[in-house]
Amino acid sequence: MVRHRREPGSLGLDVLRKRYPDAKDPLKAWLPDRPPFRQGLPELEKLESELEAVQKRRGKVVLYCHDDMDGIAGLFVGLRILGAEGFLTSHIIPNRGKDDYGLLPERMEGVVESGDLLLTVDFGCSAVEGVEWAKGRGARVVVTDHHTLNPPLPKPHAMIDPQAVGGPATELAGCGVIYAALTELFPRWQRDPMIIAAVALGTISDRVPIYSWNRHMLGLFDGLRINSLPAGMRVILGSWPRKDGSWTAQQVRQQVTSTIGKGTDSGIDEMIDFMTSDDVRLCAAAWKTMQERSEHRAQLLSEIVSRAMLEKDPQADAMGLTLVYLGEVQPGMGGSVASKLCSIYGRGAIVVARRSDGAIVGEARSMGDWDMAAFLVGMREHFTSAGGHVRAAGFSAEVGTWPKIHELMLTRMATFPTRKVPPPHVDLRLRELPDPSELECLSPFGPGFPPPAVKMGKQRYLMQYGSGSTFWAISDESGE
Ligand SMILES: [Mn+2]
Repeated sequence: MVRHRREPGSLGLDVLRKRYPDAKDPLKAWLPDRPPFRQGLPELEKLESELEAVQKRRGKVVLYCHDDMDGIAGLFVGLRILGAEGFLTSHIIPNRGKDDYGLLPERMEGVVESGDLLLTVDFGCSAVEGVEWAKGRGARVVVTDHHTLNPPLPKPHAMIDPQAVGGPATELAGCGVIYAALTELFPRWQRDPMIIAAVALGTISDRVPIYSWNRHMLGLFDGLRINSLPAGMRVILGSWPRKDGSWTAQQVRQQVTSTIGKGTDSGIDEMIDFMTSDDVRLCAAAWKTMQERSEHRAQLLSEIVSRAMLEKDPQADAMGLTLVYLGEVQPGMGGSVASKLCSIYGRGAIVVARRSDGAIVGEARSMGDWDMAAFLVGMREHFTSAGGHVRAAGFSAEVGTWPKIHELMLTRMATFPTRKVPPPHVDLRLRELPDPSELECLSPFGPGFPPPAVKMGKQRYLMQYGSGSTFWAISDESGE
């Protein structure tokens, strides 16, 4: 079973009972043993037979991943397991500066050949044309994804997307889906330290809820001995906030995910080599460069966010959504700007920009108030591509289409159903504030599992993280 290094005391148990009111064993509900992944993953048996077949005919497995940290982590998991299990492998990472979202024939040309198995990671569930192209080349296609399924769906030979069956597996990140699938088929990799570290990083970076099945992997990560990892991983985890104490997903995204970044001028395409490298000096130097670039990006980001706050669309504002058109900005910035606006205003935000080739690209984030995937995919006929999930989605569209899309978005907003952001949680009502270290054992905190909140009298206190310490602060925020 997964053992947490720090068992919750009686106060911790009180919090868990409050958070899992229906659970017989709140400890297990919080930190589950290996979940029944097979039940949550549709068509897993088809992946199994496709893998057997491709190995028999000596074809290769081409992994094609989403170009964010989740996708790269999933790609790492796939390459590591399949490579060691004797498969020929190859991979494609999109170029955010010029590639549209999805499986592009021009990227697969010369890589995906007849007899190969194209295995997608963290995307593909909306790639109708890309899947057809690969099938037309004589390749077999298996999609692994966690994004919302919005018709028209592609017709691969198998589609492992938990959204098709519902249940707790829908909360897995893209890297969680491929981890679950491949470790069901090759169980000896279930506790591989490098794989667990990659899945923890991808899961946290993708902002999926960190309770339930995701917690299982985070529990394994919690027990990891960092010294057993190669240099690249040690360097990454060296930036992990208080690996030996408690931490939040937000800290990891600030200190690790944004250091790596995404898009051009980031470290994302170096990550696969980085994570496997055992050259300490090289990795430390590369990480330092990434940190410098990321500081530069952070500077740029705060400038763009200030501009976005001034230029947001007043009509969209009135309908409860932040909408901004930014013109040309550095690739990979849109999502970060949208996230920032989302947390500043406490509601959904769509940030639209122009790519250097003129295409219109949009990134949307929400607090769960707006279902961003449904909102954007519902306008799909006006886009080149669109996809995502409730809290994070994106689209791309052709040159010159923004005025029309803008009009359509405003019309759609007027009638689109939204959900209320729930009031801030309260775990305990106490007469005095406990020592926050008593509750640190419940870490990590993040989406779906926020830091503990205590109500004392009329005041609500949320556990906060400062420079190396935890403390209570009066707050109305969820802390997710
Ligand atoms: Mn993802």
